Amino acid sequence: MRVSTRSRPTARPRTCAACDRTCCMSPTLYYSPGSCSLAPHIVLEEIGLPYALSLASTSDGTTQSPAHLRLNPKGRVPVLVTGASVLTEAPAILLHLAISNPTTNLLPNTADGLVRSIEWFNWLSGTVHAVAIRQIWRPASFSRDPSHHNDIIAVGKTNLEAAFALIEARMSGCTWAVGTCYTTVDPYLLVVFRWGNRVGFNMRKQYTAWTQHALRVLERPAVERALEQEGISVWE
Ligand SMILES: N[C@@H](CCC(=O)N[C@@H](CS)C(=O)NCC(=O)O)C(=O)O
Repeated sequence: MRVSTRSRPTARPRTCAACDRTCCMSPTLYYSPGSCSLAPHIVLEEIGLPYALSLASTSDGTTQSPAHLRLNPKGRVPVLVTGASVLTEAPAILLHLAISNPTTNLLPNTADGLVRSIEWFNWLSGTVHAVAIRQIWRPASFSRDPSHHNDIIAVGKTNLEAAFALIEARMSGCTWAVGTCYTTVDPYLLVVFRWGNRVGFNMRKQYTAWTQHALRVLERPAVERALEQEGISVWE
């Protein structure tokens, strides 16, 4: 499915990696509802320039289809295609969008702020997503033996609780994740907050400072639009 969310601008034609034809230079985000691609989707809405969404569902196997693997041999979303450029990895896409749209102020304006963003991104995409969340939702990635899967899921939940305790401590007394302004780390944290609810944690009760942060992020019209376009809620 290809959803054009805005009218396309007039731009210099190039050969496009998304459709293999000559087309304009608006970016296309390959996404799956509620996955980590939600963060770049929110940021594209924040930026407000034309872009397209292309559905590559993680639940029906589309991310492992030959067409998607040609685009991203890692078999994952998000993928951001801009003309001939194909960019993968949520943190790289988020930084790319913030750097290439400086007037949106989505990038911290100090060297320390930038380093702190990378600290968040590395830990959230590595320890939290690629280990704890994957242990819970994809235990078969860790063992071929189904009799091990319940134990892997249980370890994943313990890992996730430890990570969430750190996030709660970091967010206590903080309005935003980095410095004093909203940056691309904040919608990424919202994605992980939503996953907490879906894993079955009582996020409102257990993580009150993080919940206040999530509510602040949810106040942003760009966030509301992205959630509506993906047909999802943060709470379920
Ligand atoms: N390190 C990658 C991880 C991307 C990732 O695991 N994406 C998931 C959705 S949240 C996915 O595409 N899963 C499909 C699959 O495992 O088949 C990133 O940060 O972008």
